[in-house]
Amino acid sequence: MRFCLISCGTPCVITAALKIPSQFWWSDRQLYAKLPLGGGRLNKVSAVNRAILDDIVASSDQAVDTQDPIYVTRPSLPPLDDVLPLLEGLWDTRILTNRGPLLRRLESELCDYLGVAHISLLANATQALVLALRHAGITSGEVITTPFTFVATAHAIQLAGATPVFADISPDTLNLDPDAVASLINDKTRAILPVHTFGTPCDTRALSKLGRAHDLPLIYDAAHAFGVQQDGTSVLRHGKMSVLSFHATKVFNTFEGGAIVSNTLADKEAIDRMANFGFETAEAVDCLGTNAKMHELSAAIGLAQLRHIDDVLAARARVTRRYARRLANVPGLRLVCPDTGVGRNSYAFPVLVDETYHLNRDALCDRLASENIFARRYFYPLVSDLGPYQHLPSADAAGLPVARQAAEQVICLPHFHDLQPSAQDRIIDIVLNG
Ligand code: T4K
Repeated sequence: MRFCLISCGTPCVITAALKIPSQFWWSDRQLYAKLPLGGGRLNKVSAVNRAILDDIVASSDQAVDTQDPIYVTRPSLPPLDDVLPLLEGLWDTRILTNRGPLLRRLESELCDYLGVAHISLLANATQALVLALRHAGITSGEVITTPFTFVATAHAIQLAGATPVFADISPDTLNLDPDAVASLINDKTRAILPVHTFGTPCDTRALSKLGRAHDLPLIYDAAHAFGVQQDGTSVLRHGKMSVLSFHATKVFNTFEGGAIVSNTLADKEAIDRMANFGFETAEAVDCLGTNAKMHELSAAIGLAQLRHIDDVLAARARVTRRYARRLANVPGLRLVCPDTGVGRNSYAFPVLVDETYHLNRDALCDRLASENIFARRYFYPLVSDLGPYQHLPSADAAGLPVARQAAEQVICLPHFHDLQPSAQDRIIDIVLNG
């Protein structure tokens, strides 16, 4: 049989030891493509090859062929062996959703892990942001936010019934500049919605002061900030609520998913009701609700992921350090979050490319793409330049000079926990040499 092959990591050692010619070194994806289709496909493979395949599947986190495309991120997955018993439980009980036992367990384990009081697990962060705003009573008026974010932040404000007002960002953190926020507060302002962009904590002290002074709730978009700490405590404890994303592209993923972190049980229970159509009891509905529930499959994935999250975070920090070490002093490049100190989560590796670098940002992106490396320009264009928002007075470029420059210069290099050093060095060499 020719099912010999492989990519890198342990299987690569096997192929080398067996002296298998490199034209037969296939990636697992290529290998599966060559296998007979249908449920019995693995049975047709010999015992030895089956063991190799099991190894590939179990350790697919390491299986990146040198010629495979490298995307900006790649989800981490728990070992299937950790997930299957949880799935068997689901098949036994047939409790699939509506705040089932796995969801409740994950809520409790996440509270302990993150060091927060209450968590409501939800379908995704976009829905969570809408619910958080509505729970804070924001259904009209203005909400001040950053334009240097994913479009979901502004969509959530609009979907809740309010209008986003874009404030400029600070050049150091690329997060909301509290002075810019202060200058936009008026009698229509209902809330402030800062984003811990790329997992860098906002200036929570200054923002809290502003919130208190103007009696405005702060709702943090913490989609990138799983596990992030500030001054020795979870950054998620700031504000009235914080919203996490557990999308596939995030540090901690449940495939799709999100959460609201809240400070009181009353808040949590009200959010849980809103996420379940507003049902108070089987026959009473106390508010305008929706369906934003996380189901038990996602909760099962989350429980299995949580067992490995420390290893994932440590691996991400290693990737960050390698980039930081080799790209620290390149003229024209500014590394936005090289810090891997305690409490950072290495969510991404954004770099700002200025005119003293030998290529412009887009040319660097294209150069990498020509080598099958797909960096991304998060967050370009600014949200304030997108269709639903460009007509707003606060979208005027004149008011957003720092955000505009960041959007023109930013590139996020591929960054994920199992980015192999050799692949990372390929990326770095292109960045260094063009
Ligand atoms: N607030 C902020 C600040 C956010 O950044 C986001 C989402 C939200 C709120 C809303 O959160 P959710 O409602 O999604 O929970 C991605 C994600 O879809 C989005 O969740 C994320 N932020 C945003 C920054 O990135 P795209 O359209 O750029 O992702 P996509 O599909 O191009 O994926 C990027 C790369 O990741 C792909 O090239 C390959 C890789 N990938 C992706 C997926 C989905 C995989 O290897 N496997 C996968 O399953 O938006």
